[in-house]
Order: sequence, then C-alpha cells, then structure tokens
Amino acid sequence: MSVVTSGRYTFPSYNLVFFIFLQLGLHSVEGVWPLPQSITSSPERYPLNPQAFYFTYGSQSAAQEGCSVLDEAFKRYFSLIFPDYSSGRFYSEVKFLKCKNEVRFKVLLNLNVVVASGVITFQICYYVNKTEIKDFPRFQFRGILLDTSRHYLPVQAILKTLDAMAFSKFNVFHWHIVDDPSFPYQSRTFPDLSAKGAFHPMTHIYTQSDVGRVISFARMRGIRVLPEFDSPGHTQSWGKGQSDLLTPCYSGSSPSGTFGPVNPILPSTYKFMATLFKEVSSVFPDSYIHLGGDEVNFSCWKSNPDVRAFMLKMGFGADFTKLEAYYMENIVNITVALNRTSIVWQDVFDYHERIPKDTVLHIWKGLPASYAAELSAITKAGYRVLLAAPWYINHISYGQDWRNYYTVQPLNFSGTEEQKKLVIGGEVCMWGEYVDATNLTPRLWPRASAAAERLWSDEKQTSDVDKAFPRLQDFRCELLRRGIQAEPLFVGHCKHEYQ
Ligand code: CP6
Repeated sequence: MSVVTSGRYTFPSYNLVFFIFLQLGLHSVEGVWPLPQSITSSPERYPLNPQAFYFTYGSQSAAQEGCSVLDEAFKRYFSLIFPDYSSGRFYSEVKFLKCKNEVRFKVLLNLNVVVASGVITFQICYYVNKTEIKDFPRFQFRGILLDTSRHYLPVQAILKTLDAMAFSKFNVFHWHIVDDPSFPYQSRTFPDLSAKGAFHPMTHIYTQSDVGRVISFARMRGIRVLPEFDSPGHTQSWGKGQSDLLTPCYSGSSPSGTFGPVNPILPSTYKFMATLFKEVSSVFPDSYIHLGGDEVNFSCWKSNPDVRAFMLKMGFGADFTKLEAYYMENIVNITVALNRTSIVWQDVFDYHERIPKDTVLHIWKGLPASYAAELSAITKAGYRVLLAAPWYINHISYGQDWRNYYTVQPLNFSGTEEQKKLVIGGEVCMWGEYVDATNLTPRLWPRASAAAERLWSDEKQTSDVDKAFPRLQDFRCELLRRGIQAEPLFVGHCKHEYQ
C-alpha cells in the first residue's frame, strides 16, 4: 500500500491512495469511486480480522509514523471498514476464529443482534479480495465552492461537506465566504463588517475559532481551504460596516443614496484592502487567495462625477474596463506583497488586465463552445486555468443531470500540449441563492462525485457514462452508509438496507 504524501504539483495533492483501497474493505470493485488509474482484483479472498488489521506506512513514503494527518486518517478509515467493531457494541466478547472462505460478509453482520447477553463466541469474518491499485490524480486541483453569503451555512454543515469531499477525493474547499447579501466572516481588524453586514451579528458569523476549526478539519482530510473575498463587485454587505468603501451612485447631479462596487478612486480603499488581506493571509494558511473580480456593474461608476473625473485624469477615457483593470491590478499587487498567489474569475482576463503570470484564471461562463474558446485563449496567453463552467451544480434539472457533469472533456479545446498542461483542474460550484443547510447535501451528492471522477480518473477508462451508472449508484449507497444524505440517481435500492 503506498501513500501520496507530497506535491510534485504546484497545488500539493495530498489525498491518500489508500482511501480507495479501503473502500474495497466492504464492497467489491463496483463501489470504487473515482476509478483508480489501475486496479486489478483477483478472485482470491482473504479474511480481514479487525483485531489483526492495521495500516502501515510504505517504506518509501516521505511520511512516517507520527504524521498526524495519516495517523488520524487510519483511525477514521478503520471505523469505516469495521463500523460495528469500532462502535464497541457487538464485539467485546467476540473471539475471532479461523475464517473459512465460503462464509459471506452479509450473513455475518446479522449475527450482531444477539450478542447482548452472556459470553458468546462467534465466528465473524470480513473478507477482501486480493487487489492491487496504482493511483494518482489526473488534475491537481479538484475543488468545491460553497457560498456562505446568500445563506449562512452552520459550521457543522461545512464540516459534513468536507467529510463527503474527502470520500470523492476533492482536495480544495473554495470558501466564497462573503458577497452582496451578507458578510459572515468576523474580522479581527474590522469587526464592524460582520457586526453590521452579517444576517445576524452573533449567530450568523464565522468567528476566528470557527474558521480555524474548518481549516484544521479540512487539513486532516487532505483538503486545502481557499478563501474568496470577492471585489470590487458583489460587495454590498461590506458597505454596511465600512463607510466610504463603496462608490456612491448618482442620480443626475446628486447622490441617490445607493452604492455600487468598491470605490476604485480613493487611496483609503487600497489601504483598507491591504489591511484586510493581511489579516486574511494570516488566518488562511493556503498560498492561494481568490480575489473574485467578476460581474462588475459599471452603471454606478458611470453615474459618479468623481469617478468620471478620475478616469479622465488617468487617461482611461470612458472605458470602464480600464478602471476595473486598474482596481484589480492594485488588489493583485497587495496579495503579491503578502507572498500569495491570486486566483481570479475569468472576467479579469477578459478585461486584459496586467496581472502576474502566475495568476490562475477561473472560468465560470458559458456553454461548452464558449468555455473551450476561453480555455484556448487563457492558456495561449500562458496563464494557468481552472474550469468551473460545466459544473454549476446549483443549476439542477429533472432527470439524470449527473451525466452532464460526467461527460465533460476539460481538455477538448484547441491548443498545444503545453497549453493543456496549464489546465490545473476544476471546480464544482454550489452557489447559495436557493441552497442552505436543508438541501445542501442531497443537491451536492452524488452530483459532485460525477465531476470528481472526471477530475481524478483517466478519461479513456471513464468515457462510458452507462458503465459509470451502476458504479455511481453503488458509491451513492456507500455515501449513505457513511452518513452522507446523497440523492438517489434513479429507481433502485441500496444493499446495505438489508444488513
Ligand atoms: N455570485 C458571484 C454568483 C455568481 C458569480 N459570482 C454566479 C453567476 C452566474 C451564475 C451562477 C453564479 N452567484 N459572486 C459568478 C462567478 Cl449562473
């Protein structure tokens, strides 16, 4: 058993190879999801005794005993393989006798019910087929976006999602933490942002300790936390706790009382942003920060005479994309000074902004034809790119929409081999307009798992969506068994319902 412990990638990819092996502990190859790069299963079966079973570090592995991420993962996965043994309910009096090959796992679990009284000796056997797996991810970035501004998601709901993410080998939690409707992040330096901008100043916030819990829970599961503080658009809630940050909109020659995007013409704006991002970079250890930059509405900037005067002074004329570019360049430079790499939505590239070459562009717009053209253009310019457009899971529809997420071909665009290498991965976006803790889990799973296989597995081996169907059905049952309330794909039942 070997373990991937460190990055040969810019995005360290520390999901663990043994995760897959462990799924085999209870189910046959059909339940293995996402499909490993290579898996050979023989009919040879071996008894698996929980009292003798243990995980071990590969002798070639960079990590060795005492690595808390792996030691803790060993414990979690032990419980998933031997749930009854681990709960301590049934096995305390049980002796493990020699197991015979013909004893079936399903039958054995039924024995559990009668253990309550007396000292009874049972023969309890788990079996695993002899299996060899060689595995590694196709893409280094496999993310899920949660939006905690449109609806507040309790920390528990986030942790549950992180757990489910690890089961599908996602390795980046993109936390779209604030936006127009609310500002739940409780800032140390600017506490008014959440005190005035959250849905509720005490209950609908993420304290520093909440954020710390999310980060360490994610880290234990091989998941990085990528914070997004989206600006200059999508910032209505910021204005409540930070006066003079947003642009005053005008109606004719006087202020209308409404506000637009962040005000790009004031030095105080950049001072504020530098302080905020300094805090963000101390709270979130990841080397990447998502700066947003999407969907800026120019009408308020246009209405404001001070903004128009600034434009003339800067030589931007009436081209507001230049103003947006000027703003984003300044924000990107702030994160450069903090030794962080930026990720921005594709809009920033579309405005031809002068941004550092290591910036990652995030594609969210369009139908297959248009995102393929964008992939070509961005990689041609030499930037790395992340693909989200085909995996907008908040846009669900009747029927088996997971098939659309599965059949995406991320590298099917015109470009050289070098260009294709610049596609670092993809992301499933769960925007929050119609999603809160009541419907998050069933909407996300197993849909996101379909994207997960596209991002992890070899495209040729997983090109047949009909072959994937029974495997995904099995995997969805496994998610249920692990406490994730994943939706059914279609008519059917789960085997574990009868155990
Ligand atoms: N919020 C923010 C959103 C979206 C974006 N940014 C969005 C736009 C269109 C669709 C889905 C989501 N809700 N901040 C765009 C990246 Cl279809």
